[in-house]
Order: sequence, then structure tokens, then C-alpha cells
Amino acid sequence: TAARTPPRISSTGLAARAAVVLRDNDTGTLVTASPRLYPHMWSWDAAFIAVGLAHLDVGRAVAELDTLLDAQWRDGMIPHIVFTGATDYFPGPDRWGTDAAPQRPRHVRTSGICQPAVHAIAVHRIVNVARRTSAADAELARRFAERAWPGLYRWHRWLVRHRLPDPSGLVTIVHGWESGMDNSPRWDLPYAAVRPGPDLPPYVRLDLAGVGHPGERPSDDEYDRYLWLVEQMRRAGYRPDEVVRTSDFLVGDVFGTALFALACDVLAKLGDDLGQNRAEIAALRAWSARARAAVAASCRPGTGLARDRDVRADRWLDAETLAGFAPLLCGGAGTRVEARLLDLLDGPRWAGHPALLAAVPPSVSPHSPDFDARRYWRGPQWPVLAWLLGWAFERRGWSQRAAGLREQGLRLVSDGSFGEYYEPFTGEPLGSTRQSWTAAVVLDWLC
Ligand code: 9WN
Repeated sequence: TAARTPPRISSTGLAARAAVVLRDNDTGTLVTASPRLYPHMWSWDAAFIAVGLAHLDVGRAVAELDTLLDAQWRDGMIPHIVFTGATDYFPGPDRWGTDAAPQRPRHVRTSGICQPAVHAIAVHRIVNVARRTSAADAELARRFAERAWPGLYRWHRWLVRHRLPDPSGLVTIVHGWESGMDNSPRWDLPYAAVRPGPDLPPYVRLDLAGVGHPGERPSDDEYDRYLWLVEQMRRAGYRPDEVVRTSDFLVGDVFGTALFALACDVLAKLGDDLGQNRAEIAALRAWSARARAAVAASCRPGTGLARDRDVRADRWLDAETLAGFAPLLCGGAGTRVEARLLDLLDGPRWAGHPALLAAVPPSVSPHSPDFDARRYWRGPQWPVLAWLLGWAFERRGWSQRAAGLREQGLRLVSDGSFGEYYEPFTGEPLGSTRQSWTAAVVLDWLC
């Protein structure tokens, strides 16, 4: 496919279309992650979606996060999917089988795993957006932050209690889905050790019908492994420590750890402003410091790229993915390592690759042998990640870098299709179109 020539739509037109996407995907109480491929609420999508909604209606943004927090498990976990009644997504609630877990919420069905802890970041952003819109919005957002704070604290505490089993101090995941980067080369080695048993119940994939070509999605082999891990967790009754003890997949997620460090900082600051419990605020600061140190300690000598850790196999994982830049999000690795990482990010292996349509870092370096320009988390560019990097860079005081990511991110999405991800050289939208979190970050960039 030939590269397209952006931009095609004016900023005002693009913002208006983004608003329509969010409105069309809105069921009333939640905005589905996309119209066809993902007809439910996803945990980290909901956070970004709420940020986009804040530009349209602060009350609706707050309601989105209320819906998510209403589905929080009694032990503190925020589940990765909150199911609507839609039946055209697999695995749905019956396959997850969480109904038997005593700590599940009673009024809604959910999956049994989690996703990155970006929610405090969303609350912080919504509070700031609301301050700009009106005094009434500011008060609405403040009251929401006050009522959401204890639940968010309990969510972070759940991660600390149940997902720090490794001395590395990295936040640990029991499924690639928990990273949000499902089939990233980051997980190839740990997944190679997951061997689905002969008693894996049969299933039919429904995701392939929602995309243009199967080569844009994970492979069938990968799906067998994804479903096998679900089976293991179901058999462990979703008891968190039992799941960690028995899962074939147990990996320290360095990107998720950097996000956790950031989210703890943001939540602690919000806690200060709102006069929340001082011991809990102090705990958040300590968790953040520990997470930041774990990210820094994972850095590979030489490039400085941060690494995930295969806890089961007791080894570092060296795939060359965007997650390697985790220390730039949360800091703590020191100025020399950061300077090296920034050079690398700007250079031809990453955002400075001369053939990219937009200078947005792809999910995997085009120079890596693992790179696949069209397959999901194995090469395409994801607008939502460009937003996340930009948000973190702004916070670190790197405003020019943040502005560059915004400009290039907008270039990427300028066709107005709101692709889930994009082919880096041609700008072709891939996966789902009218993807809610893409529309949401566009609104935040433009408003
Ligand atoms: C599995 C909803 C979600 C995102 C993830 C993305 C994809 C699901 C899937 O879609 O994952 O959780 O079925 O592929 O990888 O990051 O939250 O947009």
C-alpha cells in the first residue's frame, strides 16, 4: 500500500468526528472499547476514554470511571473487562468463569485478570481539564476524585500485596493481556514455555471477523496459550496468590511498573490535595519509589533499555520494544541512562526512522528481527501510547518533546478513521476502526 498524504481533515473536523465516535460507542453507562471488535469496557481503555469524555462533558467522564470502579473486586482488583450483554466477543464471561470467585462484584460480570494501573493518571487529567471548563465542573471532578480515591488506593494496594512476588520489585503479570500489549515480542519467551494441556476446552475465535486480515491479530498458537492461562486461573478459583503460584506465565512487566510508579505519585499528590489518610499517602510514595528503583535496576548495560523479567525462568528479557523506554516515563535511572535512551528514541532505530510516515515510536523497532509492520503489538504505531509518552514527558518538564508527540500523533490519525493501530510506513489504519481510546486521545490533543 502506498503511503497516504496527511493531513486530510481540519483539526475542528477531526475533533468533531472523535466526539461522534465516543457518542456512538456509548451504551449510556459505558463506552465500549470499539463498536465491533471490543463490545465491552476494558480497564485501561476506560481511563483514556474518560480523559477524552472530559472535553465533552465532565459528568459523563466521571460516570465512565464510576462504572469501572463499581466493577472493582472486593479484594481491590480492577478487572480488565467489564462485560456488557454483547455476545460477539471471545472469551466472554462464561469462558472466564469468574462467577464462582467469592471476591467478584455481584451486579456485573467481569474477566478475572487486570490491566495497567493508569486510572489515577486519568483522574488527575480530568481534574485539570475540569478546572479549565467551569467552576461547577471543577467541583464535580473534585468530588469525584474524593470518592474515587479510596478505591484507587485499594487497587494499588492489591498490586503490592499480590503482584510483587519477585525480588526484582517489578509489578508482575500472569497473562500477556494484563500488560495490554498482548502479543508483543516481550512475551515470546515466556509464552514458549506455556504448553496448553490436552484438556483445553475447545473454542472459536471471534476476533478475526472484526479486522481486515488475520495477519493484524495474534496467531492461533498464541490464542491457545492465552486460553490455557485462563483455564489455569479458573481452576485456581481466581484466588490471587494461588494464581501467581500456579500460572505457567509469570513475568515482571517493566512498562506496567513504570506506569504504576507514576500512578502512585499522582494518587499521592491527589491525596494530599484532598486531605486523604496520611499513612496511605505515605505508602503510595514508598510504592512509587520502589517501583521506580525496580525499573531503573532492569536497564540493560549499553543501550539503557529497560527489561521485563521472566520470573518462572529467572531471566531478563531483551526484546527491542517500546517498553524499553519505561525509565523515561517514571524517571529514576539517572541522567546518563536517560540521555542514551532519548538519543535512541530520536534515532533511526525508533521515532527517527527515515521511512516512518509520522515520527511516533512504533511498538517494536523496525530494525528488530521481531518487527512486523502490520501485526498488532509487534510493530504498528499505537496513538494511545504516543499520548501516554507525551503526558509523561510533559510531567517531566520536556514540553517540546510532548508537543512533538502530539503533532506527530495527530499526523498519524489525520485520516479520521480512528484506527486501533497504524502501519508505520504507509499510515494505513489497522485492527478496529472507530476505536474509542484513539478518539479520546485525539480529543485531548486537540481541545
Ligand atoms: C484482550 C481493548 C483491548 C486493549 C488491549 C488490546 C486488546 C484484547 C483483545 O484490546 O486486547 O484484552 O481481545 O485483543 O491489546 O490493550 O485494552 O481495546
